[in-house]
Amino acid sequence: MMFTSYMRTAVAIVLLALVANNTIAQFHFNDEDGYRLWLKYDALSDTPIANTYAKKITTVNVTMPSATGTVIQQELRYALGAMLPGTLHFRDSINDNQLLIGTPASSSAIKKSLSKKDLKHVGDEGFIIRSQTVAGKNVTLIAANSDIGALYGTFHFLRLLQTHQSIARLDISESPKVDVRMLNHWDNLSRYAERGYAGQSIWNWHKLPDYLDQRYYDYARANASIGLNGVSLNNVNATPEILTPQYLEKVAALADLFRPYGIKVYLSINFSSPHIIGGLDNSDPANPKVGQWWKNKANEIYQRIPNFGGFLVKANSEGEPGPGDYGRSHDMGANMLADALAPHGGIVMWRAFVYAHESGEERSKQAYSEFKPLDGKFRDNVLIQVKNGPIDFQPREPFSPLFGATPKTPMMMEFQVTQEYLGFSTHLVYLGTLYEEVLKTDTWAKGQGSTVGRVVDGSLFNNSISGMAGVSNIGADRNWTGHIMLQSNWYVFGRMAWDHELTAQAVAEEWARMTLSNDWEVVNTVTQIMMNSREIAVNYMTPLGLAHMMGTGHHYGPAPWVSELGRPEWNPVYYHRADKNGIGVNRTPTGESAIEQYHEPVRKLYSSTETIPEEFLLWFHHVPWDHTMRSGRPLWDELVHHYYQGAEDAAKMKTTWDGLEGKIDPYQFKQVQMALGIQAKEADWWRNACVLYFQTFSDMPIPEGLKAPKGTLEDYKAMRFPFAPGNTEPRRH
Ligand code: GCV
Repeated sequence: MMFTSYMRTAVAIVLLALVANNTIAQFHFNDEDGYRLWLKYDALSDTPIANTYAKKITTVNVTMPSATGTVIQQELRYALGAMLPGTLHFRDSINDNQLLIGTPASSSAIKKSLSKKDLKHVGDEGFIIRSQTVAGKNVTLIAANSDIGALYGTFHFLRLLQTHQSIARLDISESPKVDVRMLNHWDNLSRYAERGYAGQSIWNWHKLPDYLDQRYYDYARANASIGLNGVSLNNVNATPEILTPQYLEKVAALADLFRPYGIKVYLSINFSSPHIIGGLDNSDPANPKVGQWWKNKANEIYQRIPNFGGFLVKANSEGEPGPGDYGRSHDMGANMLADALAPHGGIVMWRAFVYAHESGEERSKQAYSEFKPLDGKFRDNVLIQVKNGPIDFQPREPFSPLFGATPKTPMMMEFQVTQEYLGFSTHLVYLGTLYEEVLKTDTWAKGQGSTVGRVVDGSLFNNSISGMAGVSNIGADRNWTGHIMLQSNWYVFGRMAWDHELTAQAVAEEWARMTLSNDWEVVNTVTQIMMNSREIAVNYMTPLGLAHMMGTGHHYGPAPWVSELGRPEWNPVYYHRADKNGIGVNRTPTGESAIEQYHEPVRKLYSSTETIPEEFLLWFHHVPWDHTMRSGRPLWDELVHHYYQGAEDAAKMKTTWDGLEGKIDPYQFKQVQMALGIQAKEADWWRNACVLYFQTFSDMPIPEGLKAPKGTLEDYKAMRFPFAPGNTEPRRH
């Protein structure tokens, strides 16, 4: 049949109607797509606050001639130009109502105006922001000991404006509590990001070193704005090629670009590199040629990158090579690398995420068992990088007992920012509450007040170096993190790495103001959603201390029934141990004894089902289904109630968000709304699958008042996700 012009018109009309119905097509090019992150700098227009700002900042004077000075100048030109259009003038002489930025070295007037102790306590990276007189003029002064400190002060000042704070009488003094504040990218050289859910890796290795994507600059700005000072570029499951001249040239290009922003580059290394790319017979740390190879490699790196940060190492874990391959211990491997880096000021971050089925020891105990005896054996430039919990970034875990166990060895925190076990990039889970919960927990290592935060910042044991790493959730997606709200996790990680005493609530509010709106209703609603979100996810995924029940390999969705994989600890059944008698892992002395790794009185508190906080109950105890919980319900009913509560609250999050329509940018609104719809559906899926599965053990009915789960257990078991994102990529070595 001929395709007549009449038919063509009819098809066109139908297509047009479809497009008109499609809400995405209604968006405009200038709608907010999330690229600008929290550095949106929206115009303050004619608000009273804008008038006070405009009076207070009639001119800007950046006194440092360095590359960092230029970065500060550019940021202010862009930010103030956008927030207070038309009011901005740059000067190089001091006048009244000026924003004056500098260091004692860059300006003698600033130097003269400061007393000796003013900058004494802020260290190399801190700053002061003060309304004061300099050279007889009333200025707002941002001063620091270094240009980088001044950059951090500048971003802090801009944050005050972005969140509509008064700048009338400022007297702020800040410095970071932790030395190394870094993102760990688990990005492969192929641009595949392991456990990444926001598209490809942002590092375009193929186009580097000559093509420097604008994204790299914006990434550096974003990191500097929250005080991050390090980035490890590649996956801890590392390919040796990263250390070849071809790739080091690319790494150097990024390091040069990041330097003015105060960001050092680190690399994950493959322990077998001397053998694989160096042509040596082995990579045994006892082989002098191997030690020499690393020294030569370090020299080569520092020739290209004078401020190179150091190495991040995953050794003898999940199939990665390490000193154990030659019967050597972790300290021997770490110290060999430390010796190669030390002459250049570099550090080694050696990961404690090790477990092996051959050990026969229950998995949660293994890192402590391996590293506690090595306390005091590492060089001064080695930090041990420990995941927050003893297993692996679960929605909730107790803190790793390694925090507080090694007075002579700095323990560096590793948090996950990407959501491998928390719904990927479609579940809104604000991690500020998780970070705060962990950092504020008391280890009791040196009596009351020995918080995890104080172990990590080095103050508890007086360590000479401290660090915090976040496994990045950043990818090449236009909005960076695959979900606008999850930008807040990158943000809160940086803010808490700078100051672990900040509250999740305060940071959530600050982020919402900068990213979404300063309207009080939006700020309140969004902050409340964020603050509740993690507990909601815990409820619909792994309540009451359950863990690791995600689908095998990809970790997407529920699969608590998996029991037949090669190694016991690969199976979810290993982590919940449900049977006819009850559920949970007995980690007390009558069982796995992991509880013994904690200090008193934590040990005692967790030892009894009567005193343990119920959120950790099934982590430490195997509890009968009819055990009476604090609510008065039997355990089975309580567990089911948690699942139902989680799913119900996930649905409510979406309804609450729906109420923000028209109050924030339409595209931001719509993107989050769509993701919340997915989350609500998947929360139901988690609830139904888990409740139906555990019911096969409890043999108890769904509590009164709750509807029976939809579908059958067999339906849920049959679900397959061969192309779920983020899984490990097949390895070449
Ligand atoms: C980089 C978990 C993840 C792995 C990750 C590993 C680690 O096991 O599933 O993808 O590997 O942690 O932290 O090394």
